[in-house]
Amino acid sequence: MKNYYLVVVFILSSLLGVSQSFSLITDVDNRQTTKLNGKWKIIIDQYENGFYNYRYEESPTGYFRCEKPMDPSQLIEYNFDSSDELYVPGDWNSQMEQLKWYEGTIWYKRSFDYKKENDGKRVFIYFGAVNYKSHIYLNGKKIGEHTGGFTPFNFEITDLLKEKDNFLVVKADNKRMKDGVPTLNTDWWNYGGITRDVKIIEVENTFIQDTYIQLEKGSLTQIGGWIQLNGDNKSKKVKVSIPEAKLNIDAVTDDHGVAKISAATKLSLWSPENPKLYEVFVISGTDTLKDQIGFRCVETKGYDILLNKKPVLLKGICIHEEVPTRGARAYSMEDAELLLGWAKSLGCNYVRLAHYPHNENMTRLADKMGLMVWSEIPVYWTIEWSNPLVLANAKNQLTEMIMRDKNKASVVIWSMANETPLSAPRLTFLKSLIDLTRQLDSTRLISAALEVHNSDKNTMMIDDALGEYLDVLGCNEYIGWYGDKKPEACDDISWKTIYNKPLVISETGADAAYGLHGGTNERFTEEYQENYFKHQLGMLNKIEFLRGISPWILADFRSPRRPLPTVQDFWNRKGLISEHGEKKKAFYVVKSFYENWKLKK
Ligand code: GCB
Repeated sequence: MKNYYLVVVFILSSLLGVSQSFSLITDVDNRQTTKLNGKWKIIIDQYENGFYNYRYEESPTGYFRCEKPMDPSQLIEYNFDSSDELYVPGDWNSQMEQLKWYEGTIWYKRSFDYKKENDGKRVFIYFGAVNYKSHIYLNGKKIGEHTGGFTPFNFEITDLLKEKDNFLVVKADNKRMKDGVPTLNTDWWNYGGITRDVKIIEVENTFIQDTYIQLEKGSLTQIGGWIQLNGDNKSKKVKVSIPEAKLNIDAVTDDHGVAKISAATKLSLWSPENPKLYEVFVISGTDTLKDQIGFRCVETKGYDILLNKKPVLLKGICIHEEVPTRGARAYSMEDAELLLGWAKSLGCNYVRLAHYPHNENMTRLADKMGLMVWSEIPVYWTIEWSNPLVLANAKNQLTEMIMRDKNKASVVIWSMANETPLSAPRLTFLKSLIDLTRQLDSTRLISAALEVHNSDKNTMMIDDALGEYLDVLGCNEYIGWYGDKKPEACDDISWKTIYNKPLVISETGADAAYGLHGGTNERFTEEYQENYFKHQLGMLNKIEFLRGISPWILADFRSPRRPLPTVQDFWNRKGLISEHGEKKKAFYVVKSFYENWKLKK
């Protein structure tokens, strides 16, 4: 991986016209942090009255100032202290009945005291994610903005921070926008708010901001990467140490604070059967950063996906970042344990984290559990392909996703897009995301969830021009659910591609309401869904170039697009598990298929 991203993100930030955090601090779970989780005061501001004046100009006296009347004659029409509260992290929709469908601005306020260990230390504020657009203020001053609902960002607050009575204000706005990423139209709930942890990070004056420590592309023994320091004293000695492997690498940072590292060693390689993680220490002066890192190599060869040089099948399932039993955004380690535990019980060695980057607990736990991961950005359906600001936004989200998770062994595929309609501008847009991904991380595979085109009645053809630039072809298909074919039609369908590359069926599924029974031709019954998967899996098993499947989807999830009363009630029912955690009949069809699915010789 080349250390281009600071420059890249800087350019993107200027294009976006906002001060994005172009110095993302990574491995935050292993740093000295103080969580600002808990109850925050909130003001619902549908008309953005706390941001714009009545001429719709940004107001210098907005809610971020947290003003109180100095005397009874002063007019101030808001008061955080006597307002409602919401829990952070967490979406607002599931916390208050009146906010279930809300899309707009909510102001959050949290007061805190903070004493640094000593004067030399620097302090940052870190947000795991705020959906979708956020403005951040500390002690009445704006410290930054961020766009994109699923990736982390941080700002330095060393100079603004006081020992007593700090007040942090966040304007979170989840309004959908035509030029957003995602755009107006999605098939999931638009959960708003500060949906992930908020942390204060305290660091040395010169500190280890970021590390990239992985096996080099194609190698089982050669560790490569870099260390990025942030601070005044950039030309410094750094050390990477993996005690269990008796490995010590010494390096010196350049004027930009970057030190390249490289060393050969023999390691116990990470895989689903052996999810081995090593304690890795990075040391720079008095700063030490620890991480748990797995080492593995992922490649393709013809139709095969190779993990540590051996062909693998990806036995997967798609997952939304939602806990159905709470009808809420997932965020905690307990949530990750529930979702990934269900995936394991289905017999999976792989998960597709749809349709945006999930919280870091998911990829950390996947590392530990030995689940391979497909991670994607919300370039979904009909993005504005010709709009340079949309491209800059997508690139920024892509960069933040890769930066956060580039040391996770579990992540084997970065996906660029989902079901995007063919056009020349779309191809240019997605190629540019692929180029950026290869610059940022050359060690993983690149894919996208494509659709089938140019097919006849009995032949499905994958020939999307984007395929040329991908390592793995992804494809979503619903033969037997959408369209007029019955599931039985799958028995006579064969698949072709013009590419000599592996295929992963990134989605296939049918709705069923748990407990609704009937014939195999009755929509929304468990029997229909069960029969659908029997015929689907029979068809897929015959595809010579198929190397992975992730059915849509692990569990029922909320969606405003699914109004059918008593059956859907605004839930997409394609889950193999119901909103209450009950396994539907189709769950067992997929499970038994995975138990028996083997690579053909
Ligand atoms: C798709 C989309 C997914 C939807 C699913 C469905 O192709 O990628 O986001 O939820 O179909 O249920 O229709």
